[in-house]
Amino acid sequence: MLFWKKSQEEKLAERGDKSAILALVEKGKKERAIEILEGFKDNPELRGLLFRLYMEEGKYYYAYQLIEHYDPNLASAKEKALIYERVGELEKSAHEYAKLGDWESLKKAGLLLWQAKKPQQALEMMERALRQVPAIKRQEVEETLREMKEGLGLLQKEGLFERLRRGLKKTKEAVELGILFAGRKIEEGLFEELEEKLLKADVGSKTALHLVEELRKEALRKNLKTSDQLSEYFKKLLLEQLSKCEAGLKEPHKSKSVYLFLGVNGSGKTTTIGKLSHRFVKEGKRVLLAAGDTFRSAAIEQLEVWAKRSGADIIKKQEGSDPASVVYEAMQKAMEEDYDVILIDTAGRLHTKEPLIRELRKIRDIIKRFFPEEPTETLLVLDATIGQNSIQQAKVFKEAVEVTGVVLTKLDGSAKGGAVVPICRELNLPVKLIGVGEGIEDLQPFDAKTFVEELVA
Ligand SMILES: Nc1nc2c(ncn2[C@@H]2O[C@H](COP(=O)(O)OP(=O)(O)O)[C@@H](O)[C@H]2O)c(=O)[nH]1
Ligand SMILES: [Mg+2]
Repeated sequence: MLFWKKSQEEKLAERGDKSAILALVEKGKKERAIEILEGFKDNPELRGLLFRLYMEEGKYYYAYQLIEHYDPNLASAKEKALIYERVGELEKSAHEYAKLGDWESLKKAGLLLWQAKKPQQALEMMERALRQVPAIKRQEVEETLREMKEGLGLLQKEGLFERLRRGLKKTKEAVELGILFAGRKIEEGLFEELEEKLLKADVGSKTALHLVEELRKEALRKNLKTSDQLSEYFKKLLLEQLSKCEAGLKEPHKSKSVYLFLGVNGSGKTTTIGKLSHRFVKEGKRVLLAAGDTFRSAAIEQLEVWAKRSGADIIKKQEGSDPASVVYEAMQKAMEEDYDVILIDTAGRLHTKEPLIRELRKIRDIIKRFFPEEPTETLLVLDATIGQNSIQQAKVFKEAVEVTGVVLTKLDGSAKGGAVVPICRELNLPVKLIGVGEGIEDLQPFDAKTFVEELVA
């Protein structure tokens, strides 16, 4: 009975009976329905149904054929944009995205035009996106536009040094060491002022005292009259403090390299991962991000945005999942597929000290179960704007797992750029990277000499 009914329905469908075809679809026989409908492409109603099914099944090339050869009105602008993109008609896709008119679509259109080697149109599209974009997303569009302009040679690529200079601007303006050392008469007031400025820049009282004392002695020893004669010596002393902490990031090795990021909420872990991911992807590596901060869904989404922006893949689970299980999945995926670098984000809720320590150890153990030699680096991310307060935080993380280095973020965010000195002194950890802005390229190695030159210049 049932068999008869089924074939009866199918027979009806084969004759082009729309409700019988829909019944097939209902029963999950989409493939069969598509097969039947393909015989009725000339029937506008059935063609519409066929188009829907193609879209649902992700058969974009077939959908493309329908809109190209039968009826362009089958698809909305959004669908056309997607179809054209999927079949590689980049310009056409861009044109459809542009019709949608919202900033994200305009940006997408710009990127497609860029890919299609239409740079002028791409720039115009990005400018349009920039006019629409809300303030909080503006940076993202600006960054892309800047990269395009740099790519075309319309803009001098901002080098590491310029970025550092821009980053340290606030500290420099606040302490004005350059002015202090610009030929002032050497007298007690000068040393007091210097000490005050160093404290303001958060270099810490021990270091400030030490530096000022050494300068006093030098002035006496050499019977110096003006402060410019002290400038080189000051740089040398400061450099002595900082060069102990200078160490490059351990670069990814041949097999899979894992980087684990620790730090309190808001210190800049996710952003740093995004920037680093961008760098590794640019170097041609396959990068996998693990959304181990499962505490808030926003944290997961933020990492997802960075994954997209940088061109990395991501392993994520629902908010509230066990972070260790996210890491487990990431390790498994990295094992099975050919990833070069795995960057792991974690949550840093300090008020739950014991659970935090347990969680981090569990994560570390899972990494080691897969790759006994990893992580390549366990990086503690510290926020320079809270200056020396971060030293207290760091102790908890150091207690949990072996930390191999510090990433000091937001050096651009306040006048406390000097915090790198006490962090270096008291934590006894190398500073591997510094964050000098929110842009994707605003992460750089910590180069003590350049840092000092720039601070005092
Ligand atoms: N100015 C500036 N902001 C930064 C830098 N690094 C991170 N941020 C910002 O700091 C905030 C917190 O960063 P996030 O990566 O979410 O911290 P997480 O909670 O540790 O993951 C975000 O608004 C970032 O844009 C930096 O180097 N400079
Ligand atoms: Mg985060």
